[in-house]
Amino acid sequence: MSDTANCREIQCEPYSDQQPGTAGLRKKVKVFRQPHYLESFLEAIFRTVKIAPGSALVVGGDGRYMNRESIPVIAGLAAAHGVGRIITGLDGRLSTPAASHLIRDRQAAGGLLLTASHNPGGPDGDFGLKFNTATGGQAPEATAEAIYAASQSITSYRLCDLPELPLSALGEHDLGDILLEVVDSAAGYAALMETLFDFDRMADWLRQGNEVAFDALHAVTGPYAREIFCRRLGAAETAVLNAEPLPDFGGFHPDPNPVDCAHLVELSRSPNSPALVAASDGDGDRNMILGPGMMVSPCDSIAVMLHHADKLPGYRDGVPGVARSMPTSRAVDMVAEALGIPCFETPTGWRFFCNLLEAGRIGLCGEESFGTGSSHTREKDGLWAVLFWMNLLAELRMGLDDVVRDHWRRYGRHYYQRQDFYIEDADRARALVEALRAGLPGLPGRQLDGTSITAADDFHYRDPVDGSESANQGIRVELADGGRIVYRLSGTGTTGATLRVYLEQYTPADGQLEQQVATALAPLASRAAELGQIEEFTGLKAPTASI
Ligand code: VG1
Ligand code: CO
Repeated sequence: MSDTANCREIQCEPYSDQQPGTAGLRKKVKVFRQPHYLESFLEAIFRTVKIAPGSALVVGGDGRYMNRESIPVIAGLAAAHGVGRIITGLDGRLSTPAASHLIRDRQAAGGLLLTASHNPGGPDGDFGLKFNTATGGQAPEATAEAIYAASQSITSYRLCDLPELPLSALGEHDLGDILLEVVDSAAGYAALMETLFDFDRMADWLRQGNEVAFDALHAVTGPYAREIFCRRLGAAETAVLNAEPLPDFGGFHPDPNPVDCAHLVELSRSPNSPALVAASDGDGDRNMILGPGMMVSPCDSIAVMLHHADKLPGYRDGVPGVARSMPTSRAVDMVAEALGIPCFETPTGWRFFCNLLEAGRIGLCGEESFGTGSSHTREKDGLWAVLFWMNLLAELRMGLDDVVRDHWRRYGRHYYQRQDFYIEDADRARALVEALRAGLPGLPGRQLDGTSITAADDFHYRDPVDGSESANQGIRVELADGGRIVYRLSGTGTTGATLRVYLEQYTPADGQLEQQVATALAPLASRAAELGQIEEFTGLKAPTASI
């Protein structure tokens, strides 16, 4: 601990609700603004992870409300705990994948990422804080639990008073008890992308008249997208929509999915759709990929990427393996099998991919929730996915819809949809899952509206690298006709509970590949509602959103 005259101990009462979820601690802004709330959680982190004196910490966020004002608090506590240097982006902003890259690139001791991802921002919105380790990946479950345990007995914290932080001035600043370094993270991130993709070919593709439209939704990716698409690839300035980061995301819900980005679906269906239409989320780790008349399902996206990976510079030698989260469709499994490489199935949340990436067991990974990434960093990466698709279209000289249809004609199609049921009373949601869990032993063999259940379990994961175990990761039910239903509760919300029901139905390559998703999945959706007794437990007759 730093012991200069500027540092002091402050008394506080412990908070009991600082349990991190799928991706760090996420709460309403008004919860985070309670006296000593942020400080207590930071103190719990510093006491738990014990950062070596003098080391560097990467700190930055998605630009949402509370991002900028939290950084002086973090720097003050970091200084008091002996951290030597804070590395951040201009105005305290860093996209999640860029922060992960910066941690690795600068061999920092870890990072504090200020984000609630796709959750709305502003004074009535959400804020979040996530601790990433020196690998660049989110702290493992055991560390998150240890931080939570520590938070429950925090009765004081150490803080150094620092001068005002010049967050808008690039360069190194000596603050007395700690150094602050403000970097141009868009430039560093773009340089990383240049090592993975063929920028000349993409620039040619754009010069040939192909257009791209990328919507940053007034979140963190605007400056990165401008640097890459406009400055390095020569696209028109108009190619990046809503490029200015705003603390409330301009009122947008910065979630790249067909419901919250219906305007992009509409653009892709219009006669003058750009060849590639895309968006990312609040913190820049998710991606939505569209082209004329087609939205790529995230589950198909990772499968198509794997099939074509060796055509792109960064993946010429192929990848050693691939991984998907359990609820993600099994489209990618079929490609892995064809390539003769392993396909790992992990619980929801990117952190479960990190050990596999670190051990060199996988090179690509993805989640159904619009997340894809590779070994280049330890978080999912929205702009990386957009560039992957752009490079692929330029390389194959094909339209996006043809690339996807070709894939279905080769492997068959996994019709896929996630239904979200928002339930105000979280106890009811928990009771529904409990009832399913209790009924598991009786499910195999049970008839369900014209088909039967072949297998059912509560997903239990054993990490193949360190042997750590994660229980109760979601109820999965397999049906005789190739269908699969998964039920789990969201771990990123800040009020009530969200039940997620994941529906997947496989159709072989010689089957009907061109149905509407909702039509193809209608029978499965009603089976899922019946089996889960969704209306009985929640009163809801239909999902709040189907994505
Ligand atoms: C959701 C997604 C999950 C994703 C997580 C974080 O979690 O389902 O796939 O990893 O968000 O994404 P949950 O527990 O609500 O289902 V992000 O873009 O918030 O960092
Ligand atoms: Co995100």
